[in-house]
Amino acid sequence: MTIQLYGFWRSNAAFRVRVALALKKLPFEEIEIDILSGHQFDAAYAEVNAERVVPTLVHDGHRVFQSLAIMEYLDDIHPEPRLMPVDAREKAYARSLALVAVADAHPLIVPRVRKHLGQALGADASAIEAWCRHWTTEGLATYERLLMRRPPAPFALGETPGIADICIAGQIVLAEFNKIDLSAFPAVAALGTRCFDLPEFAQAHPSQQAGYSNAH
Ligand SMILES: N[C@@H](CCC(=O)N[C@@H](CS)C(=O)NCC(=O)O)C(=O)O
Repeated sequence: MTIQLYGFWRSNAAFRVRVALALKKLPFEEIEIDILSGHQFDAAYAEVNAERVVPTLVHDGHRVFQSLAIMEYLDDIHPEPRLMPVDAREKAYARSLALVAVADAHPLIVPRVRKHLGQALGADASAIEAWCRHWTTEGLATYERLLMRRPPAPFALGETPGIADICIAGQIVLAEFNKIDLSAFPAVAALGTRCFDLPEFAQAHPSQQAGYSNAH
């Protein structure tokens, strides 16, 4: 089996997929698409991913995009360790937790949204920064309320890390980039510590990727 991942060090969605691949111990080659320089719009990559975003996973020549779909695909082709529970209610809860970041919090702060705020609405750099901090904080607050209702034991769905933990860890990475103090979100912070103590999470962190810069 050969796996390639079109990603980028700064991409939160690519981070999710890197963790999933690492938890499943699946080797892969990462191909960098610099989304901060606009290379997602290059003709060659636009052909790979019609949405013009990263990540895209290529498995034996078959392309899959959208990080949640990719993680579920990996669970289907390589079931152990499972990232998604089998039980219907647990699976729905895991997917719900994942979607708080994937569908609700993260899409509001991606490069194309930040760019549009500046170009269409005249927002300056500090207004865009405040926007990103606001929506990232909202995501963290939602996760905190959810984890208070059902405390991790020790991970969000139980004994082993899965898609929910991956997405919550990604939200913590966004908090770091947006300089948000996690002390107001102790349950999220504790789960994050548990995740990033694992090499699979730690090595997928943007700071461990080629090209990392803390200037962004
Ligand atoms: N919901 C998608 C998010 C895809 C996405 O927006 N990726 C960002 C990087 S994390 C991107 O490529 N942005 C390019 C842009 O906004 O122009 C997923 O989870 O895969």
